[in-house]
Amino acid sequence: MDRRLSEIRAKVEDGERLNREEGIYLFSVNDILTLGEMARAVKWRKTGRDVYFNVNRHINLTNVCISQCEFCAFGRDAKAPGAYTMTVEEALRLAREAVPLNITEIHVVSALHPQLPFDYYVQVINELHREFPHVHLQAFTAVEIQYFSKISGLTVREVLETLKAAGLGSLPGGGAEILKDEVRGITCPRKATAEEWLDVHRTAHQLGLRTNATMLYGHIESIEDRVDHLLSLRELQDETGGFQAFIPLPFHPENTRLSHIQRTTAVEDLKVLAISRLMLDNVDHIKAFWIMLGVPLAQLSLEFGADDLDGTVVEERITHAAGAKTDVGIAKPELIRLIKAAGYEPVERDTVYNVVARY
Ligand code: V47
Repeated sequence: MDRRLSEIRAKVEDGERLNREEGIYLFSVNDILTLGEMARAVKWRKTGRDVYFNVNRHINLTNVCISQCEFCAFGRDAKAPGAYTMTVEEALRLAREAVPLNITEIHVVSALHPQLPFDYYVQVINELHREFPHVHLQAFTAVEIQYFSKISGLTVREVLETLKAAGLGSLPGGGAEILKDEVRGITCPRKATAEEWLDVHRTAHQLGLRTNATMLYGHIESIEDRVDHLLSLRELQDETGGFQAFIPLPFHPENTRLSHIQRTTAVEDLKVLAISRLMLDNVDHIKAFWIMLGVPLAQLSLEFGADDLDGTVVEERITHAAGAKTDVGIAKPELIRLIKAAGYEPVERDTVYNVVARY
């Protein structure tokens, strides 16, 4: 092992925080087994043999979107083929189908619709919460929240307070992409800036809403951009402590305007997971979203610092629009089997990491 890597390993063993240069250096390391060993040691310190999953259902209310992000195959114009928008009743119907499967969470992420009023989203949360008060509603990325503020004339704080009063439980981590405006200017110029994304999460944390954070990697960003993204999250986490999980999302190029870019390799995906675990010393959980990684790689990622495989999902549209070959959902016994086979203890959690059951 080279000297620099041994020095970083010694810091990790001592629980010392890694700096920007060290993060950048780790991306140049090809010894992924050592990276995995280091990240696994941090995972063990935080969560031991436990590996989390949840039983949930995704609902994407609409794909009609004014943002037209370069990396996205989900959003489309109102009149384009395949455009859809659910009524409140349709969303409720999907929830009614899923609740008997003992879901503990409904995960709602949609798009920046040009016509739907903020009231529609409040009504969806209100009605879901009224009918299923025991199901946690994790809904709306920071990008959507910031858009709601724009279309309603309310402040971000007022938007969050209104949704919280209606039954919103937490925010998912989407829309972060790469938190650097030069990159956003090319990949997603029509939506929240890096500072706006961070500010929605800061405000949510101040209101007592826990949130997640993602990073979309493997498109036009540099290694420095990835490390700076992790550092922006780490800095906000030092301030608020409100992030509960970090989820790196590998870019899926099919059907997007960036379809000339190749999908990241398995080695790159494992590196990103391991380095995320090493850099984000103040975030409890690193989630390997099996839908995007693929099931075999998600299972392997448990040896690279991940401690959560996300959920049963039931119906995933965003990555599948971009060519994901995974199933759109997975059965709970299969998640349990994957975790056990990797030598870990499957723990079913709710959205905010209360233990529902151990298997
Ligand atoms: O924000 C869009 C990403 C995100 C593509 O919080 C793409 O627990 C890959 O954020 N290839 C939505 N990714 C999904 C998301 C998420 C998923 C699971 C759990 C959680 C959580 C959050 O998907 C978007 C965007 O960053 N995305 N297009 C694509 N072509």
